[in-house]
Amino acid sequence: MPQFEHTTAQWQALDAAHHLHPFTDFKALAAKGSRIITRGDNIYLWDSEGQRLFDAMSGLWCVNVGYGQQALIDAATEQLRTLPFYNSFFQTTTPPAVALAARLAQISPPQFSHVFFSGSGSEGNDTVIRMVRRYWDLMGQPRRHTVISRYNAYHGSTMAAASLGGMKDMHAQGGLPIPGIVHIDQPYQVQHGLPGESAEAFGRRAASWLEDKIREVGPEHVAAFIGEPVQGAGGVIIPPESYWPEIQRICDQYGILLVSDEVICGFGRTGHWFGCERFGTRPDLITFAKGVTSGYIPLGGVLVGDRVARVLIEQGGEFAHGYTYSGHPVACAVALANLDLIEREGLITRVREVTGPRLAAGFAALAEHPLVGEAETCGLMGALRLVRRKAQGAGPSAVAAEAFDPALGVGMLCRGHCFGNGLIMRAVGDRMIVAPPLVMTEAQVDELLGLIRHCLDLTWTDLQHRGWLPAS
Ligand code: PXG
Repeated sequence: MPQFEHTTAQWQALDAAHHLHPFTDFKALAAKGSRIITRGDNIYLWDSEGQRLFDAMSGLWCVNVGYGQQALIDAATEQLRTLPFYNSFFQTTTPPAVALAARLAQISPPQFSHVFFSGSGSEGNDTVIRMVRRYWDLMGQPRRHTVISRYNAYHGSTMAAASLGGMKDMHAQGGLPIPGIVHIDQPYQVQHGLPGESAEAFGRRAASWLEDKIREVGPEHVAAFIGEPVQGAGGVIIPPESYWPEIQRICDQYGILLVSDEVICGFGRTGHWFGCERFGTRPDLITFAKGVTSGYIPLGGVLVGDRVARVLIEQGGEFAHGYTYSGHPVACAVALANLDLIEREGLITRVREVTGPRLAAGFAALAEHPLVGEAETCGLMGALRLVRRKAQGAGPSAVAAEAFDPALGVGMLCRGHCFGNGLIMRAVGDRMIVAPPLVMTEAQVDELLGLIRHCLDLTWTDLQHRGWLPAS
């Protein structure tokens, strides 16, 4: 297409002149120039200079079936031809929206029969807040409006979703959080663990912070608790196995709704359709987006459990909430084709039984690297923590790993080596994270592990030259 035929320099100049990117220091990027991604196939991307990149982040945690899947392209094309848009307001809807709602009810845990569609994960979480407050109003407990979330959680970037999220730098811009949202600490043992504490004990202690917060706010004010099964954007924080069952117990004890934000964990990422199935919770609401269409087209929403749906439907009246693109027919048609593909190719079983365990074994080997403090995976998500000095010994005399000074930006330095060597791996502080497409083969898992090791070696040499590593 002629309008896309420019040199890299021309794209960069146009980009700097006209395009404000999300979560970006505009001035710094304009000075440096963006990287222009022009094409994708399977798990690889190409930039405007022709460099091939291994996309170990699935776009932005979403391209789960990889690039170039003809079935999704055909589904979109056909639906665009038949009916590119109609809404689900005013007592109308479209076949793809209905079919997808029924399909989601079929693949989700048994308590879910209904879905409310949005255009994104952020909008889905705005819907969550509106819906849980509406639920408690209808239940005759209108004071139950507070939602408890966690620091370092990411739930999106609208005013409400960013408030639910626990990113303090986001709160600092725009006077957030909005009223009625409070936070507890995340279950990250590196940050909050006590010396000698087992993971199991830490998980239970981290869950107890929810109970403390409920008591502080007053149970009669608390509507819901929301959490990602594994915190994605926060750095792939995988909670101890004891954490979620204890959270479930506390929610049950106080009658509080449990919301599982599955925007990243949903649709196979953890080796199950939903992360709540991996961690053994029974949420009342599930937020989804990203993987539902493998990112080919925007779509999000909320799965509404029977406890909430029954009240909204039977006692309801109008729920005054919705989006132009709720149930967009093209997005829903693509989602159906995507779910078909996930099922047909057995991708979730493959993650659980083949590629996930292979990635886990490879990460366990990478944990021996001199730069790596801990390495963890959950399905096809993984994190390596970069440390200045590894932990020594075990038991009471153990010496904890020594972190780098955050001001050095060692994660970003490592990320630079990855990009330079054809690997897209994210840095969240000192945590290097991956979430590769679920279609990857065993050979591609090995390719990824080899690339990561090479980039860690390059980072280690670089740090040594800078004099940022210990002398011995
Ligand atoms: N919930 C979770 C758990 C997410 O990861 C959202 C909600 C919001 O979805 P939308 O579709 O509104 O973006 C997300 C999005 C990162 C990164 O840096 C992660 C996300 C988005 C952008 C960047 O890892 N996750």
